[in-house]
Amino acid sequence: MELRDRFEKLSAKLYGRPVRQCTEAELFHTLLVFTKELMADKKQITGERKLYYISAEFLIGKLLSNNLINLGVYDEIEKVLNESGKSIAMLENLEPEPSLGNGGLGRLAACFLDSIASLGLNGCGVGLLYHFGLFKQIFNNHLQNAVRNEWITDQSWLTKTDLSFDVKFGDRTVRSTMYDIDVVGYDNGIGKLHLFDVNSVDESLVGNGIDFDKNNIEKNLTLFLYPDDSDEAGHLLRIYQQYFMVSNAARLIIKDMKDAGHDLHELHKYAVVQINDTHPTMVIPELIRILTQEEYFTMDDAIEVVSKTCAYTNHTILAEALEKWPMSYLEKVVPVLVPIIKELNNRIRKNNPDPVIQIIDDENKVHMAHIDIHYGFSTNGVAAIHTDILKDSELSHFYKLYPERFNNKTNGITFRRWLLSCNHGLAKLFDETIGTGYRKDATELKKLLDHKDDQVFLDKLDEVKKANKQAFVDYVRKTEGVELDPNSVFDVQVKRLHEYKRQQMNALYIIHKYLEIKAGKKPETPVTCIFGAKAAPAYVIAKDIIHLILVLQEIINKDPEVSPYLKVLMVTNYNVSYAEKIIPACDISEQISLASKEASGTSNMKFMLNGAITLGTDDGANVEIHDFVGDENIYIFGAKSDEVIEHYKKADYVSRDIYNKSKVVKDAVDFIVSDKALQVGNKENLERLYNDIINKDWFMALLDLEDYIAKKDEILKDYADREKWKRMVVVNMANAGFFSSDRTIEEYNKDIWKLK
Ligand code: TH1
Repeated sequence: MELRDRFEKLSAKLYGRPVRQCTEAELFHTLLVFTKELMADKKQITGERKLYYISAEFLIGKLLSNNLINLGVYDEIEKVLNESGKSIAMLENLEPEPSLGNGGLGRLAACFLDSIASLGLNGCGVGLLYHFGLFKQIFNNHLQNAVRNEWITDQSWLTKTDLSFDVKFGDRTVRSTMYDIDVVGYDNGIGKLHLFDVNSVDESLVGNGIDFDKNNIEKNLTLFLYPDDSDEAGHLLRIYQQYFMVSNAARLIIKDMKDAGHDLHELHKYAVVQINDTHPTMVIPELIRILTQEEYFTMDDAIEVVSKTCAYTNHTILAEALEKWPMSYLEKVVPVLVPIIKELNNRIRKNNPDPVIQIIDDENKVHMAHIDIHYGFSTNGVAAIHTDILKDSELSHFYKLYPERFNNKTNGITFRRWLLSCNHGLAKLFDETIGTGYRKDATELKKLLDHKDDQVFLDKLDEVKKANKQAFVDYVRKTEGVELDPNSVFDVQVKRLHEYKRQQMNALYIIHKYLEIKAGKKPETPVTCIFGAKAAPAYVIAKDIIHLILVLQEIINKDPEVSPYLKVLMVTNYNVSYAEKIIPACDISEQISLASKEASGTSNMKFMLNGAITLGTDDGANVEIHDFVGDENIYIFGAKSDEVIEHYKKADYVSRDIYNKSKVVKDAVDFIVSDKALQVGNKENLERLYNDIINKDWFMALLDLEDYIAKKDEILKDYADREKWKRMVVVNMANAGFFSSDRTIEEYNKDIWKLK
């Protein structure tokens, strides 16, 4: 039967009406059911050996359009809907976005699931079903407020399975249920994301905001992702969540092995576990516990087989993100793991007493990453420079012990979501220009280089960007009530709010420009500075930086002298869906982290693919983007990572010295507590931020500020040279192929997973 007829038949069956007469809500539901039916026709991916990708986050985004694209029917469905006077975009708006992640780490896991299924590899994701996920952000009086985000509805992609386990904590036992989300491979079979929930969860525990009783574990365990962890109850809750996740994962793995008739002594032959950052680390002692206590393994055998099964990915060198749990917390939450962890520690200590490599330190804290490195067969970083830093400084003592275990896997993004789905205009232009081969082999984008001087192509490219910018302007008018100029340069910084990412440095640039314009120096090219960022609710300075940006937005956009040349917008509740609208509309991609601190970054790759030029530091994957496109097609500034690492070693960075020496820096920083700013903003927030910058500035925003201002003025000047700019854009898009997550996953598979 033709797709159209099948779809009509379904709407008649569900609602007794033809597509033309259905309401939007009815059509959304019809399309959801229809898509699920198409998915049910696809084969489940299987194989002898299986990957379990365990992660506390899977930031999957909306699924409807993506699934239709991966099923290969998006265009046809669009046509069917259009012919009945409906649009697919309108239905997309009705789908709630699952908010099962914070940022890059969770989005990476989602891109990986897409690539794993698209390459036909036998792998699944294992995580938690957070009912409210990450909070929803709203702004009141220029301040961030966090409210709960309800994303689970009756009409969702979740399927309840009948798999259920008991999870025993020190002080209670809870029962779990596994829910599945199907992952559609592009022109391939179906993979699975398994999300565990606790049966006794109680949504009514949460009031208006995101506050709830942290001690009521049975009811709160799967309510939120990374609940406020500023106090002890918050830390304990995270350990409960982590153990709940890995205990279920371990049970699932053992069950799969037994169902397949495998001998658990050969676990490593049939299963491989990828530990995504340290949040799932307890899977190692948990598997060892089950094998020794329930399967009669000797400790030696259990440790050997588990070590050959588990591999670890490190995503950060930031000290505060490296998990170290006090032993007393583990004794309370997971006493059954404590003797195992002690045994693992003793075996290391006996051989090598060097304090820096111990699992349990002299303050009786358990270093989770150390468990992974000692008792896993692979440790990888997520970009070349990051892996080098792990080897040479952060984990150098481990690297000396186990050089063969360390490897790099530069991150990647799925081009299905980050091109085909979010930028139809550009994908269509690529199809016309170089054929559709790039959809399966992203390196074919190289062919675009043949069109670098093709004026017709360059003009079409410009038209696509213009249309995307206009669409974004229209969306922002509707949703934020802000009017933007589509002819201005769109300069974008979207990512979690963190001092090391240096949104505050970007804000200081904006202040500098504002002061220049006020002094009569009008820029040639009007610029719109766009931000999107959530701050962890307990991260005070991060919330102050949001406050500053919102205050600048108010002052600048309302100043008729300034706003024709400069505008600021901080979008509300930045998430995957928003990213899909912003990234195709962007001209300048801000990747300005303090060198050495951003392990990889992945939005840098999305922007490059969608025709934006990077303004960034030599950090994370920017370094590799720089290598690919060459000096002429990227704008790099600021201190290099070895210089930064030296400053930290010598503890010789004094931001106040820079503030005192440079008038440009001083004027920008002083504005934060000027009368003008204080008229709009809060004294408490602005003064705290001001004091932090001149007295601490832990991530050295002032160190790079002048260099940043100069580079940004240079890139803005170059934007006016339209022909030069368009060529830079082509070189960037043509070199984006390497950053496909298909390449990343092929590397993981070749070096670590070894699935067929
Ligand atoms: C991010 C890194 O900061 C980023 O550079 C990288 O591209 C991304 O992971 C994917 O590799 C991280 N996110 C988190 C989140 C938590 C803890 C550590 C990291 S590292 C909660």
